[in-house]
Amino acid sequence: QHDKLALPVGTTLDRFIMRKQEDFPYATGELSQLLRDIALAAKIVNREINRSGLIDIAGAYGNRNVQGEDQQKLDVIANIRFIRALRNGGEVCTIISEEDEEVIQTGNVQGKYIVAIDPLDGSSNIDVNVSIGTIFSIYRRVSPTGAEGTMADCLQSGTHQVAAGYVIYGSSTMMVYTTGNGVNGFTYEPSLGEFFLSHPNIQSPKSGNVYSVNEGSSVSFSPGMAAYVAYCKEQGYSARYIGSLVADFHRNLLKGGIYIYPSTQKSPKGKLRLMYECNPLAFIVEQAGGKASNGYMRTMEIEPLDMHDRCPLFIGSVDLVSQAEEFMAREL
Ligand code: AHM
Ligand code: MG
Repeated sequence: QHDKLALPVGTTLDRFIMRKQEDFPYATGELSQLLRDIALAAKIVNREINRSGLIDIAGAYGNRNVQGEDQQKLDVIANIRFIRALRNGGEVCTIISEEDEEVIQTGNVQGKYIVAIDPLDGSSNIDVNVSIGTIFSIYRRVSPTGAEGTMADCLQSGTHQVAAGYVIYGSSTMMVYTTGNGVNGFTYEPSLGEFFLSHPNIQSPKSGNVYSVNEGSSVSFSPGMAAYVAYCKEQGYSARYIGSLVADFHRNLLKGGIYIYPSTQKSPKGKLRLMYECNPLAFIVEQAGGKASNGYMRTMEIEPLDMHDRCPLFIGSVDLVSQAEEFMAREL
């Protein structure tokens, strides 16, 4: 009865996905296949990222591609890689990507799943060797199979996610994901080309003493937001802001802390996107015992009106997010 036992550290991601699938007797394996497709694309993107520092050097000794074109930007390459993997995998009918204004119909009309993805978030950090990430969210389509995915399939609230995850390309590359039954993290071993379970059943600390927000925008914070940041300082919290969402989120998930991208004068709805940045991380943080909101309401209950909607994000340790919400409520 292995379903009652936690799988040991060192289990490969493929094996982990397979064993978890056996916990659901009627599962067809399609979601498992989809997760494996994402992991495969992540390995390819990881390889491209690791080489990125060499691109200019390679260019300098004449290593241009066959068409003689300049190298494409990494976020474009990542987008192509993930879309190709999802299209070839066959389980996904429709994709929403930060890189594409319109939905992408894969042509797999029998596919049961919708994927929303930010293929390479924080890509401005690549040039300076800072960690970056991929964020994804998986929904089951609501329309019958046999036709392309519809807008109703795409615009589901976060509570309908069946799985979500991220890949962090950092000092190690990791994939962290949930299917609604806890959160597990896998570390990539490049010489073997495998992800191994390294962080089983991740639990977000209930509280913490780190706050992560771009204080360069503080002149345009709302009164509640400004008061909360002042409170963090009174408490002696540490400020930690990489400016790469996945990296800031990952650190706070493991160590405790709060990440905020608030509404500012420049971006009244914040900067981050509900479908492929906020919701997947919200699902993960909740599964790890943390909390995510827009300052007033639960992120996953926000009804998307457009697939590229933005919303403010308060995410991390449950006590810290609740405290921040109290400050925000004073404005009302
Ligand atoms: P991007 O999707 O254009 O890469 O922007 C998202 C990034 C996040 O990774 C990061 O947390 C945030 O933008 C930083 O924004 P700012 O520089 O305004 O603080
Ligand atoms: Mg992004």
